[in-house]
Amino acid sequence: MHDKQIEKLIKAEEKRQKGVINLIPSENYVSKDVLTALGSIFDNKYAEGYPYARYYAGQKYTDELETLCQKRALKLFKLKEDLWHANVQPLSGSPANLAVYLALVPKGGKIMGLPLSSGGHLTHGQKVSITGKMWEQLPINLNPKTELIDYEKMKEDAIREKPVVIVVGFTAYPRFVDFKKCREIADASGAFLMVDMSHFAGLVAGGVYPSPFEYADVVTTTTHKTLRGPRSAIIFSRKDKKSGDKDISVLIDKAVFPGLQGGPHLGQVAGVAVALKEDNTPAFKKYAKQIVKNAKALAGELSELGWRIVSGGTDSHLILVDTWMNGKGIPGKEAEAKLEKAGIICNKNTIPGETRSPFDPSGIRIGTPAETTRGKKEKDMILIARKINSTLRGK
Ligand code: DSN
Repeated sequence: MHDKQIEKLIKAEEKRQKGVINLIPSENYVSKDVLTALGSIFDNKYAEGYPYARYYAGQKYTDELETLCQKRALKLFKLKEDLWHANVQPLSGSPANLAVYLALVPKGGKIMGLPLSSGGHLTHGQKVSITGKMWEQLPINLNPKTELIDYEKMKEDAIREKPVVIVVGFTAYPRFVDFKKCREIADASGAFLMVDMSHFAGLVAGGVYPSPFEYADVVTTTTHKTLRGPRSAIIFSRKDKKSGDKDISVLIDKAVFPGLQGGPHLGQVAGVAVALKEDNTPAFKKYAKQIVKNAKALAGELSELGWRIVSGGTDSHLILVDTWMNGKGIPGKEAEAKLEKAGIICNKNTIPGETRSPFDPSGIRIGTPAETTRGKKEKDMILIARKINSTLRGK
């Protein structure tokens, strides 16, 4: 590289990444092929519009690329092309979710979703996000005892408040979501059911997390978490669903472009296409299985060592550890800092019924996708759990 300053930073970050145990459940390590496609000359091209309907000339290969990426997305999740549409242009998860609401929810309408403190995402209608300013969030509550979604209460609230969209998905909810029940609630309240599977999409692809496609009208996902692609997002929508007299997939396409974005980032689209092909292999299925086995082993050992695991365990790739334990342990912020010093990277996180603040919450969030990519197995997780324990207890 000619730019030595940037080259130095890239090398330093590479060294940092290689030198730590990465337990951030939303991060992963992409293949060289993904990086090559991401950094390819497709990045030079403007392609406003959609395949075969662009606003600039010179689209022979971009049209082919975007169409191939869409086909691979549908194929990975075994979706029929006549029933589902995939928009591969959203730049990341937040704009993808925003585009869906822009398409379907009138200004001031209600979005029902998990609040941050219950494991949801900012874009599920949180007040500090544009999604909570343009629309009103109706919270999905957890049962305080089980720390699981309270579907009965969710149904009651939805029928009474009539959200336009019910969004289910999470950044810090370690368990399976019952999509069938969510569908019933959406039908009972007249809402669209949207699933944000950003965190667990790779597990769905690998057959180790329930697929939302049988029940949802719209499914969004980022591509850089368990799917192990570049940073980007996909919106899947049912072609047979309407909002008023308009097809929702048409409305969503319009919301992405020209509603929210200009030209797609075609390097990203190329990288996503490569990742989606990698995800559709027996090796990836094995990887997805191992992610969950590793998470269960990590949660089990931490629990044995006396740490409270939110909801008592995990069904997925992520674990929420209550490090504070009502004053008997240490706050999440301190835990995160101590672990970083010891070479373990995670993030502080609120826990259900949080009594502290989001800046200094009661827990940490850990997960296994990145370390599983590096070949770690259950026995390694036991050692990592022990290191976490000794670091946090200062032993
Ligand atoms: N920041 C992502 C996560 O870590 O879960 C969600 O946007």
